Amino acid sequence: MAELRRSVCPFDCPDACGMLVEVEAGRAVGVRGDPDHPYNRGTLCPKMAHYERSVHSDLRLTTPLRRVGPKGEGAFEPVSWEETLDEIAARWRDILGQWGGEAILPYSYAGTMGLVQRNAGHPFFHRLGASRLDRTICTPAKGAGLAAVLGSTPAPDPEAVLGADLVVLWGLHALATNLHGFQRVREARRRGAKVWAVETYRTATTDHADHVILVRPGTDGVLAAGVMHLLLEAGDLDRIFLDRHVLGFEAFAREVLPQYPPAVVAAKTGVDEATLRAFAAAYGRAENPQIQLGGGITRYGNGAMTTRLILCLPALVGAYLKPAGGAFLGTSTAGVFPMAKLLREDFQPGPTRLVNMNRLGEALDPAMDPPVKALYVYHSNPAAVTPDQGAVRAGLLREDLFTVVHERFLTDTARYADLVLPATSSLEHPDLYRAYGHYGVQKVAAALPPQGEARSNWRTFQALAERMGLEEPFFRQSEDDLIEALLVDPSPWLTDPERAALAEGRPARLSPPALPPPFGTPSGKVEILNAREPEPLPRPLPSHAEGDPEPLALVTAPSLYSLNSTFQEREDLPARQVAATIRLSAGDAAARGISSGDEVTAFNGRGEVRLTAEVTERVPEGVAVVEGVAWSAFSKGRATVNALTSQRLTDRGGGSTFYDHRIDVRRS
Ligand SMILES: Nc1nc2c(c(=O)[nH]1)N[C@H]1C(S)=C(S)[C@@H](COP(=O)(O)OP(=O)(O)OC[C@H]3O[C@@H](n4cnc5c(=O)[nH]c(N)nc54)[C@H](O)[C@@H]3O)O[C@H]1N2
Ligand SMILES: Nc1nc2c(c(=O)[nH]1)N[C@H]1C(S)=C(S)[C@@H](COP(=O)(O)OP(=O)(O)OC[C@H]3O[C@@H](n4cnc5c(=O)[nH]c(N)nc54)[C@H](O)[C@@H]3O)O[C@H]1N2
Ligand SMILES: [Mo]
Repeated sequence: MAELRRSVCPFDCPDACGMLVEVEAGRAVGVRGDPDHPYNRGTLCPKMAHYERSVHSDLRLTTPLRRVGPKGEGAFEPVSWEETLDEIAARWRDILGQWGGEAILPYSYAGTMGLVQRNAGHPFFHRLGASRLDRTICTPAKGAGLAAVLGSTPAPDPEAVLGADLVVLWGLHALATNLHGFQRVREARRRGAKVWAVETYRTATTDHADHVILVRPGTDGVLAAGVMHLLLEAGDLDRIFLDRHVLGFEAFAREVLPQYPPAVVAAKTGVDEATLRAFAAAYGRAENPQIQLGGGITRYGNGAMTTRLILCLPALVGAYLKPAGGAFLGTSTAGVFPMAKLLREDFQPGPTRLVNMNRLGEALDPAMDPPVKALYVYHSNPAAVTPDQGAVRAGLLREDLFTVVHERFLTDTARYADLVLPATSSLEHPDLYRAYGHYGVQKVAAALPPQGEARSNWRTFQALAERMGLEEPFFRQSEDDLIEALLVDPSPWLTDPERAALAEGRPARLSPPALPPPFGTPSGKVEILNAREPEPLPRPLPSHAEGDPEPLALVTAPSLYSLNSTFQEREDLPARQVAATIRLSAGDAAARGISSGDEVTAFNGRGEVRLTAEVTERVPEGVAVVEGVAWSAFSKGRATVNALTSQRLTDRGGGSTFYDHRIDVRRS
């Protein structure tokens, strides 16, 4: 008889679904959605429906490995943990002695979202005085744009959309990236709401929208300004809200909006005037509109500014104080747990160099002072997911770089390692999870023993701390001690019954504190005008790619069947085929003599990637789409999609610009 254990999906997704794991003789034989979980209510996405196949995959690493062939080739032999830890400690001691702490660089992101395992390396690397990593690969530009307009205003409840009469999915492939949020949008639609999607191509999400607006990549700021121009012209404004709760509308209306009449906007965005007018009219007349803003628009050189412009829309119609809350960009619950207890900034001997993770290629340049001599990668796959892959892999090939990778699988990055350490899956270690798409939190115990000799992130750092002679008692705590330390102070976000649920490992719900005055900005108002920004008034900026010479905009979007490079281990999902495909419009394909199924090369000044073409009417002319991030092992050539992306950053926040590139394509 299988026993049921509660768990949470550990992956980097807003949903943080509750799961029940069926365990038999130390193995997971199945998983299903936890019916008692208030957000996902018993359902899981297609990726997680058979998570046990990832956990017990034949490709799992079960022992430490030492490289026996050239870097990148994947030839390894098994070694013991003891030998491996000794070797790491000896190499690091040498490097520390000769080059100092900054010659060591940790690289991690979001292989697991559990608070303890995700942050397990911070105290250790702080203590060594290592270089620090600025973890900006995802959507810091969205955060910066949001902060500029709304400050720390709490997000609406994810259920608020149920009352909306108009929903705009703006740069959000919710069916893939926020499935359970999307269930609420579909419920709102059943109750009569009209759904508009603003996208660069037709996705499985846009198939569920009433209206689809296809915009030229990177021009959404112009689109938003054009809509506001029309709202102003039609007088579809909430004057009372603007007077009481908004800073800078008059200046914005006088200085910025007049420059964006429909003809200008249509020419720039590719959205025809009739569609633009219909969108503005529908938005202006809605009683209770909600914009759901995805990461799509923010991975551009103008990402923060575009976010600011879109967030001005609800201010013009007074939607922020209506029941649907005007805009939803995920929940922000960073203050809930006392993370300083875990991160231990105080262990740092002094300030050290900060390396932007999008510029790993540059950081691994041997000319850096001091050069990075040791790289320690955990729960991330930079050889695949990090932009400017050519530069990243050139760095990883350096013979004088000592690379250790802690992983569940022999990923592209692990192939370049000198030593590989086997990692537990989320079913094999405890943790505390906090969602970013809803207000759920949950404490999770291990459901299974570690597979093979796998160790969790925390246990690995504990062993490394011991080998490096770090004497702080902090490093001798167990994972459960760390979880309890986060839970000991009663958070004002938790009511007593929810605290009890959390302590027992049941799903618990946070209650965001109410903030008077309504907006968490210094002025207490929605700040269209923000004098603390380099551009006090929002006005559309060009994207980086506007200056690129190639003809096609490359959108490297999320896939339904993978999560960045995770799930490539799964043969039963179409993740590998999807990531090996480039979608082109009929016109662009014909102009290049390309048909569906042809082997093609996508290229620009940075790299070349071999892919299979799919010609489709779902992609407009001038756009090329690659969904998901492949592993080289399942690709035609070694280079994958990020060989085409660059180390250019967003306007604010130091973010990645994954969608802001141009390419050309030829038959291989
Ligand atoms: N299935 C699946 N789920 C995921 C992920 C995944 O890879 N796969 N990734 C996870 C991660 S790490 C994150 S950060 C989150 C969010 O993941 P994100 O990558 O932020 O995805 P979305 O927010 O859905 O937004 C992406 C959508 O924006 C569109 N887009 C691109 N450029 C533009 C533009 O210029 N204008 C407009 N209007 N649209 C544009 C793309 O076509 C795409 O459909 O999802 C998480 N969940
Ligand atoms: N072209 C393109 N590139 C992108 C994006 C895009 O849209 N387009 N999206 C970007 C975004 S939004 C993000 S957030 C980044 C994500 O970048 P990453 O966080 O690097 O994401 P993954 O590809 O999911 O790789 C995570 C790795 O962690 C491993 N792992 C899982 N659990 C554990 C654990 O407990 N311990 C250890 N040691 N390892 C574990 C998994 O096996 C997996 O290989 O990718 C970015 N890259
Ligand atoms: Mo992300």
